[in-house]
Amino acid sequence: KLPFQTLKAFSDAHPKPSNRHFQYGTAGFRTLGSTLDSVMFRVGVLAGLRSKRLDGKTIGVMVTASHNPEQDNGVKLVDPRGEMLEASWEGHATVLANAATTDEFLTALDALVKAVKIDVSKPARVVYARDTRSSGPALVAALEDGFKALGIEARDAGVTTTPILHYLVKAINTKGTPESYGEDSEDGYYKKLSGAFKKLVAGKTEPEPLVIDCANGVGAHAAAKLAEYLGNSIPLVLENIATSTPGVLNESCGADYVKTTQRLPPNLVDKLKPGQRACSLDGDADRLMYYYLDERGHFYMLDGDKIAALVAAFIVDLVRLAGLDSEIKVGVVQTAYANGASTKYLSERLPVKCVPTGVKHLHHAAEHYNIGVYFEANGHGTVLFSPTTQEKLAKHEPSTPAQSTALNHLINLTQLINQTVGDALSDMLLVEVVLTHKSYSGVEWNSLYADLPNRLVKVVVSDRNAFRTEDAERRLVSPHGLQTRIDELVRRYGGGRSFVRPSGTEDVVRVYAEASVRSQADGKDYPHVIGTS
Ligand code: 16G
Ligand code: ZN
Repeated sequence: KLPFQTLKAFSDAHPKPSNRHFQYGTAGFRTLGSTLDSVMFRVGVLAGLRSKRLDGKTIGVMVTASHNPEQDNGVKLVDPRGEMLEASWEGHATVLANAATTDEFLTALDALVKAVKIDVSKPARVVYARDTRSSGPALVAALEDGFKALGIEARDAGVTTTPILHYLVKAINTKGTPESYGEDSEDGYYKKLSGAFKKLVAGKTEPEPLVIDCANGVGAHAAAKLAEYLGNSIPLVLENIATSTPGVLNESCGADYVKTTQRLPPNLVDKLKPGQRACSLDGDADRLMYYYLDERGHFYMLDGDKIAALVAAFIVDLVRLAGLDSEIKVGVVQTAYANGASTKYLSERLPVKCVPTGVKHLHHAAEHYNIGVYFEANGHGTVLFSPTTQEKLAKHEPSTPAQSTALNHLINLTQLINQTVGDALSDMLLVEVVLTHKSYSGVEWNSLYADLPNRLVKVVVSDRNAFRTEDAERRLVSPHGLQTRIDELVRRYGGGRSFVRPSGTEDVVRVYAEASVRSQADGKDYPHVIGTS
């Protein structure tokens, strides 16, 4: 039933490199852009099958390698509600990507169609986009060959951010229904966010200009357009916007650089006034890091944990002020990387759950709350309002003007926040709303709690698969005996905590340690312990 002749002709033009193994991991396929031609073609076909399986609903395809080096690229699929691809299909993607020849690829397609019962006569629809990487256009052409080979109705969303692509997928699939997520265009996205932002800050003092480090990536385009829609409701100063200069994407700038080096992008040093708020996006604008310099030029970083603390406390207050605290429960989801001080701060105020690293784990856990706030320390996160909570907000009749104001703020937050996935620009506006409402500068925000000093290092080991974890990656079950030795070390330090986990994106294990004193968190013992076991 599949158009095997056409598929074969196209597939022959996109042979798989024989010496490569591809894996659909936490962030889709991601590796050196120059090796991804066959993967793109096959993902194009797979996206079509996924759509057919879901009765012609639109599937998203994003071509990006996010914060990774410029020569890397990648691709991931987005399910109809704007969420990450369902986990069971990650395996199908990996199988298709690794078929050695066209014949094997066609056999694997046939097997997939039978295994998951795809009615191939159903329509297939996709929407796709890419970031600013120079390898993008050729990879998108390979992807489009996949669409043509299966006769897929494909809509090109051009060069845009990952969260905007997620927004479009949801907007397209809810168009004309009572659950409509907004106009299914980039302008629709800017309108929705800026409109909600303006309502939320109406009557408040205009904030000081905010500096945005766009990582020389696609976030620069989106931030510039968003700024037009925001007008003078918030002055934005865009930096690192050289999207067509080779070699500068994510280079000494961007959210990942700031988080991992705990430093200001060097080229912003002379651009920030003491106390001025600034933030960094990553290469596809789904991660956000805030920071400021004090009078002496000392750098203070406000990461995903600080954003979670700020936002969760604000939402809890609004729910109480709206008189809904007995009906709407707010909860937070974090990972093992969350600073212990943030977990303590949040746990004293609301339920906190810890899950394994990776957005899909956080997102799904957050769906179990009426309002679920999730952020990774690295700056990826969002807030989810359950469908019943959104209905409750729409129907609730406030009994005082104060309740009515809080209720309207909550409703506007559901519009401001990109609930499909972490979105640096939407999160940035959310942070700005809270800072404005609380009249906080970075200093007050930072003082919600004091970060425990911490270190994160990567260690190359002969086999990272030997490292298996439990308890949301906070404890090792193998190699045998290693966890006991970590426990012994941790006990020596006040407020000490440490864990070791295999990376899902690199061939290394990561070692995290925190303690109440910097010198103790820095303890040199860990890599040594791992290296010798
Ligand atoms: C990916 C994940 C991110 C996670 C990171 C961990 C998504 C979309 N992205 O970038 O959430 O923090 O991997 O990388 O899920 P690691 O396993 O190499 O430490
Ligand atoms: Zn990213």
